[in-house]
Amino acid sequence: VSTIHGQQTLQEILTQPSAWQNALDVVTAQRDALQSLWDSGNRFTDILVTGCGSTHYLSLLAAPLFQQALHKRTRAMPASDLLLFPDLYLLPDSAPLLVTISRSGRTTETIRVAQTFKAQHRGPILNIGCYPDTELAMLADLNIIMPAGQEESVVQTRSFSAMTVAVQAIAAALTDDQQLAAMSQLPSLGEQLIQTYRPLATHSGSAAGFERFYFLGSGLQYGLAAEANLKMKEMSLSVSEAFHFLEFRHGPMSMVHEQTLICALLSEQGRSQELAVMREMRALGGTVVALTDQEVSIEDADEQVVFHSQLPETARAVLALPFVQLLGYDRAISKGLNPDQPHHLTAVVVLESER
Ligand code: F1P
Repeated sequence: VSTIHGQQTLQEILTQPSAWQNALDVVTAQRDALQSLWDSGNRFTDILVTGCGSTHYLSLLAAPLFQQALHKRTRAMPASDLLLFPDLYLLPDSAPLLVTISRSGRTTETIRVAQTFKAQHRGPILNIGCYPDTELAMLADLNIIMPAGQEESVVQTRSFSAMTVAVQAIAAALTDDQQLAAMSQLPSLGEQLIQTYRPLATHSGSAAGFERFYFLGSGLQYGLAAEANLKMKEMSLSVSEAFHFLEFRHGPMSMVHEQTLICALLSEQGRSQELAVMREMRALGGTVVALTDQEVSIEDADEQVVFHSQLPETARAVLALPFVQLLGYDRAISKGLNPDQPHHLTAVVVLESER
């Protein structure tokens, strides 16, 4: 019997909408605690959002979202940068809110950042993750933990999407009750998208003709493009890169050829400019898959994943994740790789001195 690789990872991808529901339930249950953390700190000078790898990419979505929703200057940076170069991010008199994002709560860099932040009495820590009672959770003033996001596989899939829903639900819980209520549609929308577009992911992922993959996203979509890119690397060991949409013209598009697949994560405000880039890349021989809430015309994309959510970008980021996770998964399977055991990787990066 041929053992089909990656069953663990596939199951975690396919069951992720239940983890999205868990995220909505957890944030709703913690609304008062979030509100009092936020109210208590109106002396916050700014907000810092940090994580590592996938959770750093989620911070690239969280930071602009929080800045726009909460009207506080917000920056994202990898935990290793905040640890090694604090003066690049913290002014002597700054008293920021630190938001840590970590599936495991055991990543050394993120823990060290939280320890240093606490020691310097900088301000409160809000931690978002999937495992309770971790060293990081102990350091935080408030934890948003999604047990349903827990997973066996090294590569973040269900966990990442649960934390993505939590990030957008936190912003909604603090600013817009209607938006938080509207997010209740996400799990069923996710189930439908997985059913509808699983064949397209398999078709695009296993097409032999592709050897380069690019993920384009601007504004709130850039962090997702970076995460989609990491899935493709971690699972299928493919040459792939993520760019801000219009940045792609400023050099990187020189790489586009007939064996190039471009995943276009469309924004609302940048849509018409982004469609122009897609048309140009198709003219260069690239194949374009659009991920969009409303249909695009066939001149603009070879294929498209259409969410039809009617939700704003600030509430629906998670809808792009099943497809890009399945794309990486199917590419790995088509290459005879096992996504359950990604090359060189471990589920948590624990540094020497902590072993
Ligand atoms: C972070 C991380 C992931 C990476 C891989 C290993 O862990 O480095 O970003 O993609 O899954 O773990 P965590 O702090 O989010 O647990």
